[in-house]
Amino acid sequence: MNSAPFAFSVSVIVPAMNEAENLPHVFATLPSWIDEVILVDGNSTDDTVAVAKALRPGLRVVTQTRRGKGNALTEGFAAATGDIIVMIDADGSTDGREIHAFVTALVEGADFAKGSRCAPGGGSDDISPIRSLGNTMLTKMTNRLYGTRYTDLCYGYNAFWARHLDALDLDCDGFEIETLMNIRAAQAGLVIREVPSHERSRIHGASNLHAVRDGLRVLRTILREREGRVGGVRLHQEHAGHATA
Ligand SMILES: Nc1nc2c(ncn2[C@@H]2O[C@H](COP(=O)(O)OP(=O)(O)O)[C@@H](O)[C@H]2O)c(=O)[nH]1
Ligand SMILES: [Mg+2]
Repeated sequence: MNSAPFAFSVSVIVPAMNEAENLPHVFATLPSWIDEVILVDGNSTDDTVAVAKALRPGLRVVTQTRRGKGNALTEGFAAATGDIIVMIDADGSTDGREIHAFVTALVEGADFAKGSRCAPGGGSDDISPIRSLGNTMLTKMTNRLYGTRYTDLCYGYNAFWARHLDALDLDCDGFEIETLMNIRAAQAGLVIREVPSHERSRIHGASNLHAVRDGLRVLRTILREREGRVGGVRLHQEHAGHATA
């Protein structure tokens, strides 16, 4: 019997570089009704791929062709077959049980469901003070330049209809991928809804992100994308937890 709560197929994309110890925790949170899980391996030197396959026999594995989280996600998205694409991390910081809220936002009318640790009901156990400060400044800058009302720019938990992949037109390699998605979604006039999300601490290992190096990549992306901006930006944004009756 099919107990899926939604009439649409859902693909979950998981970029992973040396996350063998964390994958058991991550996969344990994935709802049973997910149609497809794609692990995008970043040339891991540990047992990431073997552990992932053992945990999920139907798992699809994509080996990324370049380096970086952005390249991994872009290639994972291209391989997805679901109506809806969800991106989560492999380090235990994003909780698969929240996927229901992201998909609900899409089914209720959003084109792009954007996770936010700063929306009412969200939070983070993982973000450092320096990253929090940088993220706040970069979020404000993006809102000012693009007319958006985002509360959290650099967060890796998002979902969208696969039919919008062309509009997002992703072409970056690094951690600036989330920023690029958020800007291009707004520029394409997609209906964007923020979904409050609680980011937990990475369970094992250390972050691959370097606040200054990757913060500068995000900054360059924000400034560069403005040159390609055409016409006005249409943004419909509301918080999933605050739907009006
Ligand atoms: N495939 C792949 N995954 C990556 C790469 N860099 C980071 N990731 C994954 O992206 C997710 C977020 O990375 P993480 O290092 O935790 O960065 P942070 O969450 O921003 O501190 C994790 O699942 C990582 O394993 C990469 O170059 N390739
Ligand atoms: Mg992390």
